[in-house]
Amino acid sequence: MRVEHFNNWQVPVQQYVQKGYWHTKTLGQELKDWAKRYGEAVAIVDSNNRLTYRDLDTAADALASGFSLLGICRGDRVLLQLANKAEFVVCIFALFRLGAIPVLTMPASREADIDALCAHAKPVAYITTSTHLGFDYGPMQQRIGRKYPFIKHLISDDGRTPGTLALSDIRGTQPTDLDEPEYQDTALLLISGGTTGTPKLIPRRHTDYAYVARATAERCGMNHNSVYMAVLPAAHNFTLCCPGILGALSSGGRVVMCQSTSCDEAFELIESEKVTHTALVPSLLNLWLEAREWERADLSSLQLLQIGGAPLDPSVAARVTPVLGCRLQQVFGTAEGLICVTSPDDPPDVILNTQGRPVCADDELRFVDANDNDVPPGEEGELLVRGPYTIGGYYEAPEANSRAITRDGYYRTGDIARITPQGNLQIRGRIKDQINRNGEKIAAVEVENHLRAHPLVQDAAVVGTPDADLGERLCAWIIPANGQHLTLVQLYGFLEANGVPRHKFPDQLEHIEAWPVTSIGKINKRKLSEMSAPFHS
Ligand code: J2J
Repeated sequence: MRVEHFNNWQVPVQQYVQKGYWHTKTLGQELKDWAKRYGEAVAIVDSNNRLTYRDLDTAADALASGFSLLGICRGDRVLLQLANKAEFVVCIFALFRLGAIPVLTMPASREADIDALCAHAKPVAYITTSTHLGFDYGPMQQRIGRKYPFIKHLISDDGRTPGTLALSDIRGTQPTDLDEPEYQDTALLLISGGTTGTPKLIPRRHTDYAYVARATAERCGMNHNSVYMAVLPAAHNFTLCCPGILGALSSGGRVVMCQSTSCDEAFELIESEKVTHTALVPSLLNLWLEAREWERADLSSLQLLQIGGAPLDPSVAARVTPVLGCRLQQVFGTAEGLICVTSPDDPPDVILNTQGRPVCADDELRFVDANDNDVPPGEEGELLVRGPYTIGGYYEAPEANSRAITRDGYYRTGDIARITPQGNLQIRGRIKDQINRNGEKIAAVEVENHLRAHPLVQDAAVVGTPDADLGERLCAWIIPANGQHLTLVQLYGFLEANGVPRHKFPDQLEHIEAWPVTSIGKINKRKLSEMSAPFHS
């Protein structure tokens, strides 16, 4: 079965192929090429493994035929919830080879997220681990498996969860007669931070994903001597493909998997593995800059630090090179496609104050007003985009697509931005109802729905408000039922019991008797956000 791409627009496939953006290869075939070219070079390092390109290729083949013997085939979705370990990379390539589609979810996701994802993606298998950073995944995996009969296989990467298949036992040897995927097929489904209460899945093609990896690796100056360290979750588009894991592999470089975001582990790995490239969100950068004051690891191998996912304060940006000794690259990225980056040789003013240029000359950017009319060049507007690697629609979501995609195939980012006279992007704000907490995108409505389910809550509105550590903190406003009082502790207990992941818990809880409203009677979230400022209450 092939997953069809929703599109309002005739994608100029031949043009993309002729211009060299799209190779007529799947990601599984790309790995074969890399293995031929870089064979004995080390591809992936984690705390237990050092896999060469040849090892990775062989392991992916063996696992692909094992999956195939289990009955997993082209077009099947497989939910993958793995930490930054070599198994993550082996699994995705095994699935790419089969044309089965990994649905990449974060280790931090909890039952409410996983449940909603399964209901939408209908995976045939759920692959996760036993425990990671103190959380026991087994019971959640079992409950999800019992709830959804279409999940035929529960698999654990370390074989320690009773009642699951161990990944290491899923190996085939005989060449299987595969219905092989094609280069334009959906390779993987990424999860959108979204603005709705239900998850939206982002289908990325083999060919466009491979293109982004190559193009961003080039803009980062990666080559076979590069060592990329994955600190943010591997399941995130930034870490996986911008250039991340796939960009390093397509350059013949080495990928080092860092299991936590703590400076202790990361700084030690930079020193021991001579890491040259890595990527962080701004809130983590702040911690790294602080830690550098007392942590004396040798970071001299680091050439380029990418920062993206949330606005970066220019004064913080200016500290990167003096404190960490490497160059800075600002990245504006979306899992839906468009990536803009500054170049290492841009003047400092561009690197500190802009998010750079799109990675492809054929990325078509528009900046529009509330009526979808183009604003004059250089003025602020909502950023719309289409091009060789931006989606034309979410997976099986006609309603969301009619809002998110224009009639002529542009994706609405929900970001307010402008282009400087030199052609660099500057993100100026956001119109989507989303909170960007620590670089994690949280749909306000999703948290509001969880809050409204509490018996002491009559109505709820969730807003983001500036926060020195988190970028934005999540502030929940409630109209309590019958004038009662709800404490944060009570709320946390409730959310935890309902399987809401920790990063979606409100940082602040405020009570109000009636909503401030806009001139057309909608809840005035801007006002609520202002009222959430520190010490207001
Ligand atoms: C302000 N807001 C930004 C930036 C993203 C690389 C880097 C990031 C992502 C990512 C990614 C921003 N300044 N520099 O996928 O490959 C906000 C915008 C955007 C949304 C996308 C990558 N960089 N943002 O963050 O899909 O609001 O991708 O629309 O998670 O993050 O979020 P996401």
